[in-house]
Amino acid sequence: MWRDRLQYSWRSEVGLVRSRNEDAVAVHPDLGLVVVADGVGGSSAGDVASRLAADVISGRFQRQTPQRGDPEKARLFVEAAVEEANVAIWEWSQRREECLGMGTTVVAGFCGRNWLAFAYVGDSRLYLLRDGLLTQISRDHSFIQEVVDQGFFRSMEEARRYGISDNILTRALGSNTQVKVSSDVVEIHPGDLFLFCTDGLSGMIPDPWLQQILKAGAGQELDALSSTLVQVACERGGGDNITLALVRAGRKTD
Ligand SMILES: [Mn+2]
Repeated sequence: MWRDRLQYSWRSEVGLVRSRNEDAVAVHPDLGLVVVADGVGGSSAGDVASRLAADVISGRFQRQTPQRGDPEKARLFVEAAVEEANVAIWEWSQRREECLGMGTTVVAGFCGRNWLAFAYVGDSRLYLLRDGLLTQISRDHSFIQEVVDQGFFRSMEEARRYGISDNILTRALGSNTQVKVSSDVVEIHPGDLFLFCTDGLSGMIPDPWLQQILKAGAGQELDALSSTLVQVACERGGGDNITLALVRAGRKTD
């Protein structure tokens, strides 16, 4: 089966500055499921929110796995799983004072026959390296992305120069009973490399560098490539928790 050609690797590290890891990752190769989440704020319960997101989404896929042959249904299924996680986090935060105001970003992907259905909220990202070219296929739900989209600045770089912060989310899981989830489906080609990550990776390593590292890692074991990414994020400051998951589609000759 095509899906058996997929390889997975994942890491979640505290980094060099933070005292706790508030990111979470869940990877289920048997289900073809990847979840990466970055817990935010409240007082101290970011790790509770990100863990809930990973667990609730995983649980939904463990109870029932969508058909491998229907990408549109799978996309809606991943979306529904993210919405379920949102409600679970919100309800949890209402019951415990120490969790009030907690939230999390999330990016989740489900691998079907020859496609990946994904859904996300916040600024955790999904990238695709295909034919040596890196593309971000999620779109951040962040203030800086919005001002760029609205044409106030030509690029994130320019917005940053004007002092716009990267860290203001326009959407997160757990802040309300309802959340607007973004989702899409992308074909999987032989040789494709997908990177799910939190901003502790993408915020530390500029996209052109990320492309270089992923390209250079083409012939490497996936775990070695994961370690390299964590190492580079740390060398560049490691200012945040660093979490990533890689999914590589084998080539026909593999
Ligand atoms: Mn982060």
